Amino acid sequence: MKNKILSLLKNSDEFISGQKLSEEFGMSRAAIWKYINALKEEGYNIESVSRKGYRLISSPDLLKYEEIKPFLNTEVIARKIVHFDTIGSTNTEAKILAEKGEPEGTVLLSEEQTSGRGRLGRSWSSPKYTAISMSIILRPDISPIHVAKVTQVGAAAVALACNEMGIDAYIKWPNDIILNNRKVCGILTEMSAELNKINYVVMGIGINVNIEAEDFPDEIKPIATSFKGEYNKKFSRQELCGRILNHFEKLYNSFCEDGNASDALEVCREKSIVLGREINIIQNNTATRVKALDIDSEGELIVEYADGKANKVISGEVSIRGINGYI
Ligand code: BT5
Repeated sequence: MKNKILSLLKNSDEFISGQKLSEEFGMSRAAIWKYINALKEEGYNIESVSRKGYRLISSPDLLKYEEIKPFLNTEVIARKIVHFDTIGSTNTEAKILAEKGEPEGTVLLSEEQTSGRGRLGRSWSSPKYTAISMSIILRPDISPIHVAKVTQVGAAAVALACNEMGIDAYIKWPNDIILNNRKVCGILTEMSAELNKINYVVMGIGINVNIEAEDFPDEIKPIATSFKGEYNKKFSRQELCGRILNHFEKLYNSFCEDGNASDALEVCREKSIVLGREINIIQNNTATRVKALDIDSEGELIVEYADGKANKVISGEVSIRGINGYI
């Protein structure tokens, strides 16, 4: 109800009377007043003038559907956004909703995560109001063997959206977005499937948008950065979310046609920070120096070893650290 009232206020430059709102929503003016106060508490600046009603002056940078909608041109993805002020992990919550039958395209966004998750049990830091913590529920009608590529569809969408906003971001195969040699975004894709059928996929994206350098936990200070940290200005999280979701839908639709993420993989090659470079593959704490040659049609990294032999590196089994610094 609060969000419906907000939608009406957003669509009008004029005052809307308490009477009109109470008729529209079939509730007392006192009840309307309570919802208006709840919106004010969230940071909405709403002018109330007696005998005129309510008028929205300004909105906070919250990741609610009503705020992201003006930036969206999708048909299925993010037509429903479930917004949280705080949550343990949007991926964990998305899996619970997906188990209960939540349809494809629903997006969960939280202003902070208290137990954000990375891959392989690692943790992900998502401070309040300055990061994006987003999970998308997907039900692709493709074979489970293709699912790993969803991560690359997500990475491509993030890289394209960042570039549109003037952010010089690159992709570190397979799931990191890198800015000035530091990690600015990570992606965690999880799936529930039977042998030949996907029940659902949850793709989680965490982005350091306006985080101040001192707000990162000490252990990741040397490897993490944010848009604000690199460009010394704030970026609209709402616009960034909208742009990512728009790109994601296009690339995801093309991926679902045949499980062949060729459009997304092309972006991943173009925006790759590892291709053509000497990198270390770290496996079981042992680093092997290789040259990154290509990303193949399955999204696997093709590398060349010192003896000249080429081999595939499959997502999730390795970490890559650059020769110079992070990446
Ligand atoms: C990832 O894992 O990079 C996947 C991160 C996915 C986070 C999103 S947020 C929305 C959704 N809900 C969740 O609970 N998760 C997803 P991985 O490649 O394993 O990297 C994890 C490592 O990155 C950690 O061990 C830290 O070293 C580092 N790290 C943690 N938080 C970071 C941050 N905010 N920025 C940069 N690096 C970070």
